[in-house]
Amino acid sequence: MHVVVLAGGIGGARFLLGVRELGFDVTAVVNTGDDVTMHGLRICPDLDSVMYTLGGGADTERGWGRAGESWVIKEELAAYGAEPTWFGLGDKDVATHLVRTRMLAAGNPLSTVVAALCDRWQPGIRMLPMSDERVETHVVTEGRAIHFQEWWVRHRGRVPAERFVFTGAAEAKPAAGVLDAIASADLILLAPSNPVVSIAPILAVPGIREALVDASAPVIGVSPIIGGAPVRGMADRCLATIGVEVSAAGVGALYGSELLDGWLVDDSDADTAVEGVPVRSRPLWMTDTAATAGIVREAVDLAGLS
Ligand code: FO1
Repeated sequence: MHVVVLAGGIGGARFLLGVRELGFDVTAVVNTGDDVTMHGLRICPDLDSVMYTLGGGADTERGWGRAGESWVIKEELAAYGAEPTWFGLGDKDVATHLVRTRMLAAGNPLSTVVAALCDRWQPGIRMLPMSDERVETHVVTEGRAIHFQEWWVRHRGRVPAERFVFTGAAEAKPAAGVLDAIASADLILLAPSNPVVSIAPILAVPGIREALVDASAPVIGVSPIIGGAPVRGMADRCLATIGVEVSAAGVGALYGSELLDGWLVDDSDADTAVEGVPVRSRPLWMTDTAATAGIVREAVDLAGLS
């Protein structure tokens, strides 16, 4: 069975561990809206979180970057006063960014670069960026737009976000392989990633949402909100910014019946109703890979495919 998963960073990566566990042929379409250039290096946080996590090299405590990291380059950059000092690049992680930046500068599309990096990490799934073109999430705050990373890492999301803008999305195309993967899928899953800054940028690439709506495969979403709070991260602040209730029902309605054929929520949200969408509840805490695989099994069942 071919399963396509739309995913953001660490939440998406943990979810993918459970999907992979079930032995499916998996294609992950990963958000690149968080991507940024710092110190001349192209950094793709969500792609790297998925690649490192599935490749066994992630720092699972910190939630981003490499396990067993050292920070000499960061300290040396700071000694030069080289900005931005608020964004930490670990020594091992820098090697990934160097290889990627060099390959991109040589004219390779991002999807080719991802495949080359995965030759080392062997994630056991096919990873695709949502687009080979540059799309960046910007946050409009106090009347000016800043990069998502500046809002989240530098300001810790504490400056009020007025809206999110996916710069470049309107002109972008789905990356090589994305539309074919969706068309050939038996099941499509929306990982419990941030709906506003992880899943929405993917859906904003012209052609992807349309392909999901037209797909013969059922689309099942897994709620990132449990009992009115995000499993982790800043989804609550992001949802409030776009005027959506921070609840499983709010996110389900945001995706809506045009996209969703099923919505999986936590038992604590068992009373959730989404117009036109079958809703099922079960424990949604991704405590380990076995628990996550159980969530995926339920999604398969909700899709009528078990
Ligand atoms: N998150 C932080 O909170 N502080 C950092 O200094 C930081 C550096 C960083 C470097 C590379 C990378 O791939 C991710 C990094 N992150 C950092 C995580 C990242 O900013 C966000 O958590 C994700 O973009 C949200 O999915």
